[in-house]
Amino acid sequence: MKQPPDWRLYLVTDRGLARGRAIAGVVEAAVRGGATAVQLREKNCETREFVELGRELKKLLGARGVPLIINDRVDVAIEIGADGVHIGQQDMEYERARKVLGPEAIIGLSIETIEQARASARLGVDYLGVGPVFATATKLDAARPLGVAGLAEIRAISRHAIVAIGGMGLENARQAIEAGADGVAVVSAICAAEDPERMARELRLVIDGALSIRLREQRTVEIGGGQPGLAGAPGDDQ
Ligand code: TZP
Ligand code: MG
Repeated sequence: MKQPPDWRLYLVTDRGLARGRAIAGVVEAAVRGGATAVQLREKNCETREFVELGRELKKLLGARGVPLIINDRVDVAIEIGADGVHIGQQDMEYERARKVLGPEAIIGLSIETIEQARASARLGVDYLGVGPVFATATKLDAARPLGVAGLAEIRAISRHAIVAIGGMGLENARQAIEAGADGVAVVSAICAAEDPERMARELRLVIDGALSIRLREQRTVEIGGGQPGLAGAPGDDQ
């Protein structure tokens, strides 16, 4: 059985935002800072260069045990031995991608609406990229932001791991985790950061902090027989 990846801090690349730096250097710095997964997503890149970039990242990330996911291109994922693909609603259908890539591959799916989240319940995807949660200038054709309430609604109806994407950064990562996301995916927050390693480290602090509070609260609810607030509240002597 394949191990579920750690989605806490998912870096999605965009070299156009990287201040002229090579994207591999940004990725390496982000991983040093604590990025747990990386998606190669370069919308303005010819296939040959995309494959070369993918190979470079696979080498770098494989050595560090960080999964590399390829955006859209199942053929490129196979060619470079990537860990999986991320597909959008208009890309190759999930079933076909699974057939081509096999049971061990990680397959992620973009979800922009509640309806899409409902429809994804029957699919054996490994995670959902849910967003945009907040407004973003990075993806010009992005749907209307779901907001934290939309993210929470999707969490409530979905059995899959959820990564929140779109306008995510230090100021709102905690909100996404509180709404039930398993991790946060960022493009500009890290790619455009002056110091990507430091940004990744700070994001991880926020995300890990919010996740540990959520886990503690879940445990408290379980011990309290499913009723929040019954067990473990300070000063509660019932
Ligand atoms: N999918 C939904 S929003 C988005 C993608 C790829 C872009 C997110 O970019 P940023 O810079 O983290 O807002
Ligand atoms: Mg796509």
